[in-house]
Amino acid sequence: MRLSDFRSDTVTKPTPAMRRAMAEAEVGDDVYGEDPTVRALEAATAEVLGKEAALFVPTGSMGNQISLRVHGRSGTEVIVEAKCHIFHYEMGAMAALSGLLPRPVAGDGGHLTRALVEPWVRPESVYYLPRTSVLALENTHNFAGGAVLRDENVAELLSLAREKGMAAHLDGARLWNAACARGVPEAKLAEGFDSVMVCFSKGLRAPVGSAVAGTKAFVGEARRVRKLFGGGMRQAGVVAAAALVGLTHERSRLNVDHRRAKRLAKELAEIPGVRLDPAAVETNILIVGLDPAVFGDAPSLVSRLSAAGVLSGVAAPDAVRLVTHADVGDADVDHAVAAFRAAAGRKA
Ligand code: TLP
Repeated sequence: MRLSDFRSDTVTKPTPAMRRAMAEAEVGDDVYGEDPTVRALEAATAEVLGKEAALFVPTGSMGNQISLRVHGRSGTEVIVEAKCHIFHYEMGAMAALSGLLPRPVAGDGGHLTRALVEPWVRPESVYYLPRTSVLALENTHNFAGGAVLRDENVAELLSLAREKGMAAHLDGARLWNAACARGVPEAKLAEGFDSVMVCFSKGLRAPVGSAVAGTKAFVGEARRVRKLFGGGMRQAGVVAAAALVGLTHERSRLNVDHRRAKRLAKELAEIPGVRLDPAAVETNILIVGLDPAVFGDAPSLVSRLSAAGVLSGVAAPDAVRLVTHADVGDADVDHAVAAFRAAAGRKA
């Protein structure tokens, strides 16, 4: 049976070029700052993001949490969009590791605006309220269906953060996808943020690794917190080498994933009981809403699709997530559409 894995763009296997680079990587002990391949990756990442410096970290979650720890004092609030990864999928880490309190604010389709956020910035004049220390945005917004943040919203939110003395962090796990969809450099989308986290292990096909970028002072602090969180790595050049290949060679092919996601969305939207606006699909993630009378609930649909060889994920009780990436092709899109059609009307 054909297996089509749409669970995530994290499932990709490293390319032959990555495996070669890993085998040949020059390495040293990165806790001593002596790994030339890690250094090269950090320099290249800082350059792409238009920041002074960058730091290689094992995972996106650790990159986000390091950034929040650097920016926010214990007992202060971090404003996030209600469906964001930092809030839902990082195990409450900001509270567990840093004593920070998330303040989720629901955006319109994942899009926060100044008008939505400003009422939640705690006034300095009221001494018994917690302070708001950080605003964290996500671009693309994963569980808003890979939505690309709008420039005008980001600009007004960044000025709000400046006015109120808050740090601005960007979870840019898929900033590459946002840049590709907008046709602008990543640095443009990272502009104005005090810290940016990016992942090499999503659309760029690297097996492991993320980075945080910002000023030299931010990265200096982030390096300390990385060690505190147990993320100081030794001959990390072995994995950084693959990430560098991804950063250099894989960003240019993301439009292929976006095109496939759009076709998948268009064909799925034609199936009765599917709630999905194909025009809203901008990048490589589909959040497919389901009429329970046709499909049953999301966990049951995910298991029926899986029995047909199509792997997906539960995004909500009435929605599944499908993600396109380099290891799914046109035949996998056809496979997914056929499996959805077959599942429609069979709730069992
Ligand atoms: N996202 C994963 C799952 O954890 C949901 C996925 O399959 O999409 N920020 C964003 C926006 C992410 O989507 C992810 C991973 C992360 C951070 C965390 O990255 P890792 O998994 O490297 O800790």
